[in-house]
Amino acid sequence: MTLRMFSSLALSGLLATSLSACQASDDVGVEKPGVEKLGVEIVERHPFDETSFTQGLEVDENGSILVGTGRTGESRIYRTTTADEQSHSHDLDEELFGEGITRHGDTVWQLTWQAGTVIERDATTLTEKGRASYPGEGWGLCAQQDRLILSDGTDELRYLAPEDFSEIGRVPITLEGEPLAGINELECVGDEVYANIFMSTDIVRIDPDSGEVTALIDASRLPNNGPDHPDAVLNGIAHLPGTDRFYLTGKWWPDLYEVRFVPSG
Ligand SMILES: [Ca+2]
Repeated sequence: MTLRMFSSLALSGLLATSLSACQASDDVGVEKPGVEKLGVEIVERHPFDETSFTQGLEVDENGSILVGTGRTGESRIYRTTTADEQSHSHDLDEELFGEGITRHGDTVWQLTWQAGTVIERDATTLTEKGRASYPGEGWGLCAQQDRLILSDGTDELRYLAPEDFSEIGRVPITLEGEPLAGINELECVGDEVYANIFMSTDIVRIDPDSGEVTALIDASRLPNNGPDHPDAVLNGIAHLPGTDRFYLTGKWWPDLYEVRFVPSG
């Protein structure tokens, strides 16, 4: 999110603890189960709409890319390609600040930040077909087989019923036993959830049943060619189905990076 401060200092501390723990085990040659440490390998760079304050990113069934954007008076949803050929663009109401998006069946859901409103859209045309309500804020969203998963900037993930967006559960997210706040844009891949962490270049892989972080991905090597603005941060993660690749972008970034997550060090 843009306006709420998240303590990246706290996360840095947790990462430092985690890394030094890895270092220590490496030094003595002891294999220790724990949080996997990954980096990104850039496979390709694609052009992206630099006017998009990207808040949600997902690859649709036909290979096109769904993008949801934020800021009041500027929010929209659209479909695009790796050549930045856009279609099915719909503006949100002036007062709404768009957030995460995801497709489940014939519906694309689009969160809004603080309005407590989720917009239900036709998955092909992206036209609005209804709305539902939820408490609190909406940040990231992704879809598993029988549930939707929502982040709200805290250290919790919520589970929602895809039929009516009603809440069916919550789980606290922890990194090596400590709460991890600032969970932002989400991507469901099989039974796992990836999330980028607000105001950082870190991505985490989460076991959504236990809430434990199972991998830390350092995406700091991605060039940030966005404007010189504190909000122009990494945001947006989408898996390319059937591959080991992901798209990553950021708010007002002119680039869509196609990457792999690879062991670092
Ligand atoms: Ca996503």
